[in-house]
Amino acid sequence: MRESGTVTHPAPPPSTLENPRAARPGGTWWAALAGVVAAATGFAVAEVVALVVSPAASPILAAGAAVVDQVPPWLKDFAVATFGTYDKAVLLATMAVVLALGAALAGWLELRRRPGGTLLLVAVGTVGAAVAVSRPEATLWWALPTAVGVAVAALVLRAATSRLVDWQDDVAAVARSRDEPPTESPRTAAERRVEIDRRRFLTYTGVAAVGAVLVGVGARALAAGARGVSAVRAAIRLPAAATPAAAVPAGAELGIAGLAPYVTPNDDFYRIDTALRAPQVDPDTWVLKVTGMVDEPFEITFAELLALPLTEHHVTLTCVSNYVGDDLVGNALWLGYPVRELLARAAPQAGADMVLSTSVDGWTASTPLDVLQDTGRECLLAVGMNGEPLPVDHGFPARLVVPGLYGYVSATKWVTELKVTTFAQDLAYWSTRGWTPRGPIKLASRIDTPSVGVTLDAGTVTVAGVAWHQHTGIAKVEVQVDDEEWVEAELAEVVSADTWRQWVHRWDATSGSHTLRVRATDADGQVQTSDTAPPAPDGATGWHEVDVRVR
Ligand SMILES: Nc1nc2c(c(=O)[nH]1)N[C@H]1C(S)=C(S)[C@@H](COP(=O)(O)O)O[C@H]1N2
Ligand SMILES: [Mo]
Repeated sequence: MRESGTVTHPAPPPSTLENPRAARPGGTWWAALAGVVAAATGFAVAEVVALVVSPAASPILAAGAAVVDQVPPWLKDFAVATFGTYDKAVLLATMAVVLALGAALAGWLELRRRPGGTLLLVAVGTVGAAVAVSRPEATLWWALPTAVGVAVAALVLRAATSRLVDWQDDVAAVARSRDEPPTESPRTAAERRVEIDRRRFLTYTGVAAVGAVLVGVGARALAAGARGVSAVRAAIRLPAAATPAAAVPAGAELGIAGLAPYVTPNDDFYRIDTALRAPQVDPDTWVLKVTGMVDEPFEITFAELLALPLTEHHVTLTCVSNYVGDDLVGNALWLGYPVRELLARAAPQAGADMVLSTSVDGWTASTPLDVLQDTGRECLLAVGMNGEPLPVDHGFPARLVVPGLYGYVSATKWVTELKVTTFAQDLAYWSTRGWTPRGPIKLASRIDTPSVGVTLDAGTVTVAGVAWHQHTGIAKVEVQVDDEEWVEAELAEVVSADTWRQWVHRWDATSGSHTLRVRATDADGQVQTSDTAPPAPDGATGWHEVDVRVR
């Protein structure tokens, strides 16, 4: 320490701003906290700006969407298998943790070597803005929320760090004064300064933190309310179908506890998509374009669509990511306009063999043209699901539904374009990530009850489940207990080959541990394979087994 001759109290210490290596025990954690609070403030302000620009321009959502797009097949597989429909919540939570760690690092850097933390914020912000701008539906304006957010975060970080530095300098001064002759009063003054500057830092950081939470939560609430289309959706009255669905026979529903109902209620219907927040599409501005290798490209509005003669049809959707025995499968009554009619109106050209359907958020699916043109298959541009307008999560205002193909190659939600093209020319979203371009649904069966690991009483046990091979149909389901003979289950009725089929078997259970196994045979006589395959790249196979104990 330098002494300045005549003065009895220590010289003011060199400011730690100029001397970043000055020891500041205890400052590190506070600096990390300041970093986190500064980043939170930035994100909150960005959410407010995103309210004006576009709800999806929120840096968190845009970055999350980009992460989702980078996900390789095995990771998607893992995420869906492990977290199911909560995969997005897990992704956002993971991002929050990573960002918080980065922000803490920025705080620490800013304390150690100004403006290191600010530079880190700007660097991350630049990447974030670039990512937001490169989203499929983005404009240059999408950089604005991130830019403003980073500016605010940098200001807060700087202000908080200055207060922290003052406080820690005071602490250092007190420590130094202990080495001095015990002149009571300067030390007390220094200690008072410590207290004042400590309060200044804590007050500033606390106010910023509370402000960030209030502003952030408020902005999210406004985004959910003001920009949502739930109210518009609730006001829509769908027309009756010109071609109504076949009535569901009473015998289609076995009504067994634990067995999936024949028609899945909308609220229980699985949801799989890459959208962190379901796109909010206003039906008044929505149009579907039919483009590509066609002689007569055209556009159709929602009002025009509803004025056409609509068809109603039950179709069971299935996700390619479904593991044997899992529940990414659901059956609904869809109301829509046949896609083959739309295609006929556009007049596809010779050589085309695929329709690339695009969602408002840029997601795409590749569907064979001949499937969509097939007069024997009800491929719908759907607007209704189980008697209601499509739920927002399920593609409001319009989506595709194709019997017999996995969702990733057919079931485009929030669909805005049908481009007639070729498999040689265009690859769809999941096909660029290792999944096969054509995805017919594989023959499958599932035991719904009893569930894995339960203990049952000896005697008659109801074993029941569902089996599906959409557009071919299920002809037989067999159950095997341990290594006994396969026995035929009783089949429920169905409205058509496009839905799953319930089955039931009354098992005379004897005490001990048992394995129940199921396999289906389709209407073409194909027996479900016992070969096990994972979901990637074209759907899982294998027999579903359930282990139970009987007492
Ligand atoms: N726009 C869009 N549509 C999409 C997807 C998507 O990620 N984005 N995922 C598809 C997949 S993989 C499946 S399995 C079905 C699921 O439809 P659901 O969420 O209504 O059950 O939607 C399909 N349509
Ligand atoms: Mo899927």
